[in-house]
Amino acid sequence: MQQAFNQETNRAAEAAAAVIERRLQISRREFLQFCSGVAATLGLPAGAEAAIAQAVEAAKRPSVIWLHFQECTGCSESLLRAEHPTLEKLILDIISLDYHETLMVAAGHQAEKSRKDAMAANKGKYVLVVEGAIPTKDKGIYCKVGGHTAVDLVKECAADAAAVIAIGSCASWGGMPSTDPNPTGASSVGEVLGKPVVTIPGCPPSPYNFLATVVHFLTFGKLPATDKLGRPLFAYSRLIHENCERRAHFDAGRFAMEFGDEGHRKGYCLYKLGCKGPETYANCPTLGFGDAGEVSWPVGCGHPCIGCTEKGVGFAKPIHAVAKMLNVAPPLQYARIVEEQGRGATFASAAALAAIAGAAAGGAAMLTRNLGMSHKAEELEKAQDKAGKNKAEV
Ligand code: FSX
Ligand code: SF4
Ligand code: F3S
Repeated sequence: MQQAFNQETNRAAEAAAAVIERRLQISRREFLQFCSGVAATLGLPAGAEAAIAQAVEAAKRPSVIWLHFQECTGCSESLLRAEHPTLEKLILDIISLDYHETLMVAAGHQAEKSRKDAMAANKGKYVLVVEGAIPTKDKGIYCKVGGHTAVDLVKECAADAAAVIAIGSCASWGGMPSTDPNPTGASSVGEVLGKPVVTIPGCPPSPYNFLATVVHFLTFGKLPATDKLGRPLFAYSRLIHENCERRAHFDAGRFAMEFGDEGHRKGYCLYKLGCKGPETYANCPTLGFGDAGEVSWPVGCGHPCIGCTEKGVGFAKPIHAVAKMLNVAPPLQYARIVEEQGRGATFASAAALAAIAGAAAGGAAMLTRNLGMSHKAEELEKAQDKAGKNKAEV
């Protein structure tokens, strides 16, 4: 029966891929890879790529109104990378980008008209995407488009939107423009609208997190589940430190102490250079960033994470200040000690909990010890070990 189901879903996905192949002139293989990638990003079970393929092929493209305020346009840049025509084609096929100030051909009154027309034609159905923070000081005069303040524009456009997505850290929580002393009163979309919205923070955010959010909306007719900051759980439920490829070095106390020193060249942990991975929630280490391959994320390239997705960390804490350790959970690659099943505490689960608490306390002790070490300390320890061994042999 499972086999028949698999054959049926494969057939459906193949049929959808054939349509896309003709429509976008990209290969079926590329399209199916894209659907599997989005399904994996969303953490959906095997077979979900067929539902995604069908939704992308059949769905009426949702009208998207994209507003720009205080920002650098890096969010749009990362999404529409010229080096990756497949991604760009797919995005423009999945959504109908009816208003986007930096991409649209129209200007002036024509541009204003296309925004109004798209909003009227798709009333209650369009998706509003906001890029950039919104200045609220002095009646919002520090950012105006077409004579309207950003505050007025976002309120006007959100009123009849089916969903509001704040893309990038600026729109999600203020980002760089809100850095102290925040002279323009740069605020988030949620603060200005006075209600929670879906946020995709990052400066810029991973394009796949945005794309997967839109595909979720198309496939299931609703936005994905989020945390209390509006961040989709599929992307922002784990600390970077939990999935980092340098985590083994952290656990062993091997740290880069300066850019270019031996520890840095050996790929050691960047904690002592100010890496904010231990207090930043995002899927950068598992997803990579952009399309250049697995090392294409800050830590993979040898730069500490600056916590760009995290309010109160990115653009708030000094870059070289060491991160706050939020927990001492083992990395996700390690086998779990206990699986959570059912409800209520049994004797066994209480015992397991006690064991975990003990392990955490032990972990904290190791952590304290290791954080005091560096590459030099490690070398010294090795030398002492060797000296001790030699002595014992004499
Ligand atoms: Fe820039 Fe977007 Fe940073 Fe902000 O990304 S990459 S300043 S999050 O709004 O354009
Ligand atoms: Fe990776 Fe940074 Fe954690 Fe080190 S501190 S393991 S570099 S996330
Ligand atoms: Fe930003 Fe850190 Fe990821 S700086 S891109 S959250 S690794």
